[in-house]
Amino acid sequence: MDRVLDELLPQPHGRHARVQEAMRYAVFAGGKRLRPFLVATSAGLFHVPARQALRVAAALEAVHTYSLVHDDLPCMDDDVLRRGKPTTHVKFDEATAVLAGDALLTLAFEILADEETHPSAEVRAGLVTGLAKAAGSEGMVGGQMMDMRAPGESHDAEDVVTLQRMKTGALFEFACEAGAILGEAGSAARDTLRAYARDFGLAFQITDDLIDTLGDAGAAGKSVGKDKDQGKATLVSLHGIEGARAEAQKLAARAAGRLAGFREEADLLRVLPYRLIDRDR
Ligand code: GRG
Repeated sequence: MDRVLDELLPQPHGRHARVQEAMRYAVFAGGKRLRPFLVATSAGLFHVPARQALRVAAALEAVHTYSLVHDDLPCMDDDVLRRGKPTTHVKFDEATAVLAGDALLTLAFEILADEETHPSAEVRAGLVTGLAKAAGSEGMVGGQMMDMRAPGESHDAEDVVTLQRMKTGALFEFACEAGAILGEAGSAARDTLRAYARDFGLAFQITDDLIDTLGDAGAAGKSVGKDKDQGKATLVSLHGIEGARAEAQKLAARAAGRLAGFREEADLLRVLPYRLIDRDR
């Protein structure tokens, strides 16, 4: 994945090199590459060539990284630590971090629209539309908006699930569906993978909230305890620690069960939710 990202990210050059250095700094700061893993694994179910899957995975990781760079800005979450390193605006400056995020977002669509990603224009258009919807105001950006308004506003469990499905779940849904789009699979397979990703995404988010509540910043590679400090409702604050753990277990099992129609080629996807609810970063 990192080889393909290195190839697709511009090499810093000219008088605008600083923004390209910041893009590379943010992308190569050492994320888990979870969304790329989901794209590659779901694409594997449909025997999609690895090169095509990795290009889509790189586009998605670029969007994910942009969201982290912007989320860390002083006007949003105001964070100094991400992926165990100083955040992009701390390492560079705020204007550069905004521009690096913008450039990562637009680069993603340049990658998807390129013929090298898939020979069929219809497939490329499907990928562009899918990622745009997942990242936009009905997806990640909309969820972030709800989250920005959260302090002082009361959110019940249903609101929290909606917020999280939009803010973090939408990119996971695209990650899993992207394999089926690339493989030109039918709507049943696409729906199955989206349903898997919905359960998976929520289990992932509950674990992220547990890490924020119980975790250690050193292991997590980011600041912890922020949700409580900001008075944000999460499924952990609403259901308690044990209740949230039980919910994550239930969702992981349901996600794995969604893949009953696939054979052993889906085993990695089946074990992944259990591994993720056991993580500390
Ligand atoms: C600024 C438009 C905009 C959106 C920001 C995703 C997001 C929306 C903010 C990130 C804040 C956050 C901590 C969300 C919780 C879940 C999450 C996305 C965690 C980070 O994802 P990982 O754990 O990160 O996959 P790595 O660094 O491993 O890639």
